[in-house]
Amino acid sequence: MKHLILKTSAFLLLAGSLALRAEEIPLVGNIPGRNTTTLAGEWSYIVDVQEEGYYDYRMNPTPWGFFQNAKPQTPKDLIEYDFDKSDRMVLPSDWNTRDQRLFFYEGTVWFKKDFTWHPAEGRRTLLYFGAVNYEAHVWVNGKQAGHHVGGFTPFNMDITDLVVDGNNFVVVKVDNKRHAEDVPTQIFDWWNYGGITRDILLVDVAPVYVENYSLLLDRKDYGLLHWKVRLNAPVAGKRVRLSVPELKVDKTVVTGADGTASLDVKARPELWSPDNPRLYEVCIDLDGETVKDAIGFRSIETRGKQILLNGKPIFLKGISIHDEKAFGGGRANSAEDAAVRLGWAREMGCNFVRLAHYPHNEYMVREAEREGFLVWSEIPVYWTIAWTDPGTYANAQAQLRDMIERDVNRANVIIWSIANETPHSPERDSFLGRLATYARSLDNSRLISMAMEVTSASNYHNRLQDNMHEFVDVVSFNQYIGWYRDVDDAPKMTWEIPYEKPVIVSEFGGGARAGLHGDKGERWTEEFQENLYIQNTAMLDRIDGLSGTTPWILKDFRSPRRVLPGVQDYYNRKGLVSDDGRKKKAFYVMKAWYEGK
Ligand code: GCB
Repeated sequence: MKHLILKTSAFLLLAGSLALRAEEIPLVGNIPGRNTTTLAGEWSYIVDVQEEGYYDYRMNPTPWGFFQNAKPQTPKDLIEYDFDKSDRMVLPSDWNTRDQRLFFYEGTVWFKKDFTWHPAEGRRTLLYFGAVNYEAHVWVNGKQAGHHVGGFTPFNMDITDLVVDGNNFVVVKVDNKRHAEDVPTQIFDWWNYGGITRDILLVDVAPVYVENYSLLLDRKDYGLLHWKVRLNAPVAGKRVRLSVPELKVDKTVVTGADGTASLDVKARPELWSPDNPRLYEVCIDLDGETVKDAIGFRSIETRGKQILLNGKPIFLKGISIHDEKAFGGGRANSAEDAAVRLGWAREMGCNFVRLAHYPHNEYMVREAEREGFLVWSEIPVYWTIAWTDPGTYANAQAQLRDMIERDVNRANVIIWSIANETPHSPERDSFLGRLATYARSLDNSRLISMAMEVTSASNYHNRLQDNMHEFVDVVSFNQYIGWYRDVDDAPKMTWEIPYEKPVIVSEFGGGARAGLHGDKGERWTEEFQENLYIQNTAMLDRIDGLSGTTPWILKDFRSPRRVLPGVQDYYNRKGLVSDDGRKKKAFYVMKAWYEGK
């Protein structure tokens, strides 16, 4: 990554004369509630293994790159690419499942789309991407518009000065090569789907607009809402109006010199909960322009070893989920797909989903909110990150910030998780400590957690010991008794979690190939997995302070680490549902256990 950044800045210097740089701007909140035009549909694409379209033959950035979308002007001109004669791909999507040749591909693909646009006088145009995995360079009409790193968080840029009235084109260079300094790092147990995987939108805004806002219920006083609003510019004296008609709320604030304002508003909403996922229509109005939202109100806190939702203890009956389509592989990005996966979770008796291991698409979070599922949301600080690299920290922090900025008003999101199974060291503690403190500074209305690892004190005694316990509200850990160690050990296990905090077992489980039957001692059979779940749930009942579980995982998911022919075939088989939607026997063990909770 480091060398890439250097090359990029070299490129900026070099191309400075030809590239008018559009402004990269902070993430704009509630994009679905704004005036948008989709750029979804067919895009031309060029697979560029050697980054021919970006570097010359000395590996110096070239001003003649593919972003120019050049055409020969005379018959003798040499131009060795042509977007318009290249293949088309329907976006948003991942290239791995759209083009068979790209199933394992990790590298650069260039995308181009023509669009017509008629910007109104005095308005501004933003270009928004729901997610691009992993690194994106964006040009509009051949001019650089922005650059983004991180595969699961949204970003936007102001392209007002780059678009013209009429025909325009946008080019995006997407690169999903792995680097040790990235977040996630070089190895991870899921498919590295490349591409523009989430919504691509043009957003029409006034020069001064509401950049983001939050409207949250007080943790203790259920008759009090905290409203905060932030403009895109430090403009004082702007009147911003909040209305929630069903609560008879109609309030106006005036922004200060920094373009922000806040107000405590008295109102007593019906509380959002899994049993009553009540949402209120909310309008935020500035100079006659309205941003609409549907917001729920709830309180989440801990007391000793309990998690309290709206002041009452709740057991989180959860399931871990990857952001992969319900059937087969491929990145998910629709409410319909979310509804299928959440339907399975509902059938299992869940009230909670762990959206692992990175922020999921916004449809998923909103659908879960509408249907009454509580959510654990996570950033991909996974396994071994480059703990001492300041660029890695900045990257992780930016992903955390944008995850929070996007979903700050989602009532169902109750936990921000900052890491998964990270090896202990002073450098890791300092990295994660900073991240946790940062998360709290942005949003102290939710709980902070992370998936830790248990350090065994003796063979059958498990003790959780992690310096990060001070930084989290909920201590969570993953354990694989029965899979990465013998299932017969489960009844002998004792557990010690020496912290006065609620406990979530954020992973347990094992693999089975759907339809493969045999003895419970035979690995990969449904019976093996079923027995593992029977043993594990019995064991979990002996954990003091257990406040929830999110077994691994709802559905078989694609992973390049899972190569066993005839069994895995590049799927992690720990799903309780197969990749083609069949429920395995263990699904019903979880269902029965949750029925008893
Ligand atoms: C874990 C990881 C998860 C893996 C899982 C497994 O501990 O957190 O990402 O997929 O184990 O299947 O081994």
